[in-house]
Amino acid sequence: MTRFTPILVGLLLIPVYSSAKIHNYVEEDGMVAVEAEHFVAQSKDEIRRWYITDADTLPIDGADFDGNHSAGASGSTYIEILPDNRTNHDEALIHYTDSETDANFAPIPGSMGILSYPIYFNTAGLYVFWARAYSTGGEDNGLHVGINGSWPESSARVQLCPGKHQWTWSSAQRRSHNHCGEPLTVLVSVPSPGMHTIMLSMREDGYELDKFILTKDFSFVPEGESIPASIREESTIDRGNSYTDIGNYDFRLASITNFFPVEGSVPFYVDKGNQVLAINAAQKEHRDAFAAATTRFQSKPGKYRISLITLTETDGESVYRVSANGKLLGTFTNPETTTDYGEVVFDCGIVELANKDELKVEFNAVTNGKIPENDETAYSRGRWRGLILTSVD
Ligand SMILES: [Ca+2]
Ligand SMILES: [Ca+2]
Ligand SMILES: [Ca+2]
Ligand SMILES: [Ca+2]
Repeated sequence: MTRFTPILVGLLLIPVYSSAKIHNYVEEDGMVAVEAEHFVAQSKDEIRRWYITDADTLPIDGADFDGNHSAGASGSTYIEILPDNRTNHDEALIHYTDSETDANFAPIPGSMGILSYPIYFNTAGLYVFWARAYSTGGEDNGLHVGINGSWPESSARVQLCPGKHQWTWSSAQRRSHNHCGEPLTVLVSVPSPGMHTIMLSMREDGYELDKFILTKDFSFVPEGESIPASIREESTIDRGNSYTDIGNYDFRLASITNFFPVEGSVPFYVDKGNQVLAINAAQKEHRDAFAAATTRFQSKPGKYRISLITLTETDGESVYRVSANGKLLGTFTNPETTTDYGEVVFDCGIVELANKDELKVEFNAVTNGKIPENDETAYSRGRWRGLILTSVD
């Protein structure tokens, strides 16, 4: 049963001309603090989706009943998973299943609203997880934590009980005999020094998260905004250009934040330096086959001219296919170049889009035989930066 039909108006679309920031998180001295709004990817978001919220964020009609809590949030920004249609104990609890289209509860970690946070860990071992969350009622207070695509029982069901109506830190795991849990019971094991992806997923819709901390110090208790975000360096895009050749457009769907993997296709990764999706062509099985990424259009329905932005690569002319709702709009091949990472704009034509329509981009890694590398030739990585949409209504 759906009580309302939320109209999600463009909140996930990056504002025109915003500069892309790159956050490189690193754990030092057994501690790392991460702004929740700095996730690099979101998946399983068809039913509920995390929205980045600050003071300027417009409310989504009928989706969020407890308002904007950016005042008091670290960085004045947080995330909330919406729509929230179970705001109190008397409203229906709808469990996630493969066929349920309006689930508001995900007891199994990793089933809805998955976020990824790549972090460089200097220190392996056991960490306690602290969440800074905001809850206004008896519900909207549960979250799951995972690492590298797995969802250990030790970090499931982060629960926030005391400290309602304010930003509050919790490290308590909900357990059957103690629903509020005890502090220091949400534990994440980091297997080795190096890059690992900390993952979050929804347990209850309407959950609001400002920041999280992983610490090896079990006597540490965060207060207020606590320690600053553990960002080693922050920079804007300095290679290639960013959509500069097209000055007049309405929406930009960035590949690295708006698009998510299609199961079964060739895997891809986020090339942070270039702010693009790319295929790791060092792995031979990833070459000469298409990776696929999709997004849902979430803005004003209407007619749009769609353009695909790719980057040139000297070692191969990658091929790109763009489709809307399964219909192929065009197949494009990058031009030969002597310069890496210059933007190329391909016109995909005019398309009528309704809310939640699917847009898909496929891309491949190929070699043109020109750049020797070891005893073979180098491959392109299918780099692309996003789609831009220009209203033609
Ligand atoms: Ca809210
Ligand atoms: Ca809820
Ligand atoms: Ca809420
Ligand atoms: Ca924050």
